Amino acid sequence: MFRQAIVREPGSNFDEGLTSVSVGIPVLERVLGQWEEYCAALEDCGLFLTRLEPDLAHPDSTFVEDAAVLTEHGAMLTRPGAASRLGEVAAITPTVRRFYPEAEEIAAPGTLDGGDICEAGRHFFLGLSHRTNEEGARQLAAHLLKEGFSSSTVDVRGMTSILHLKSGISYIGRPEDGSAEGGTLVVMEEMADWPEFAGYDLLRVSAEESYGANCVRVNGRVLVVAGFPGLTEDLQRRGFDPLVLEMSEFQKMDGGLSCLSLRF
Ligand code: CIR
Repeated sequence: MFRQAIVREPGSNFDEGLTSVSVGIPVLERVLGQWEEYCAALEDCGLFLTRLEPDLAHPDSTFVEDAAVLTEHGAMLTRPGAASRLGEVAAITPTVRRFYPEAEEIAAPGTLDGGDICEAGRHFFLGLSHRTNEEGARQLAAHLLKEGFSSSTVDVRGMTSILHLKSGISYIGRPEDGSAEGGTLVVMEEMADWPEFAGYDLLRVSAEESYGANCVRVNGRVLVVAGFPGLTEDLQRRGFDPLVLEMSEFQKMDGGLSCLSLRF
């Protein structure tokens, strides 16, 4: 059960952030509209939001998920793998420490983006990507172990279609209990047969809908990106309650639903 979330309003220079896709330039008015709807959806799911001011020094800073990993027991401030995003951590630290005074920090030479970290009940998948390195994953694994969580790495460095592990997989638990062990893992087709995910109920996302694989379980609902009817229907058929959100402007900057908030 989540009660709170931290979000940061996109800045007027949002379009100056990093991106690897060429699906157009985000339109600020739409960015802000979609962000407001996202915030309203979290509130509808029962979360109290801490809304941070835009941070113009860091155009990607609305993707707050990358700057910290929060669990029910503790927090790890990250060390993002992209140089332009390193400063986002200092900017969000006072807010994270307000809720988690003992928050730890990933230390150099470790790098880690929260988008690579997928919680699946008492187990965490730690993505090794072009942003998260082995040392970053090792430090987080040690921290999680102290909190009673197991973890394993998943190497996505060979994949060109995704930025982070969670661009390709999401854990949504069971319809009646989002944190239940061995529940449903939403996985893009390209990764669905990977041995790492055996043992979960897999909901395979077709290649045409692969951007939809980044969905988010928030209490009784599953946030899902608009425009992917196959995925939305699959979720409903399995007893989940999808809450559909427009994400076109964030997709243009390689962002997904999960990266827009830190939920705890
Ligand atoms: C970046 O390339 O870092 C940002 N433009 C997008 C980050 C998206 N974060 C995420 O999926 N967790």
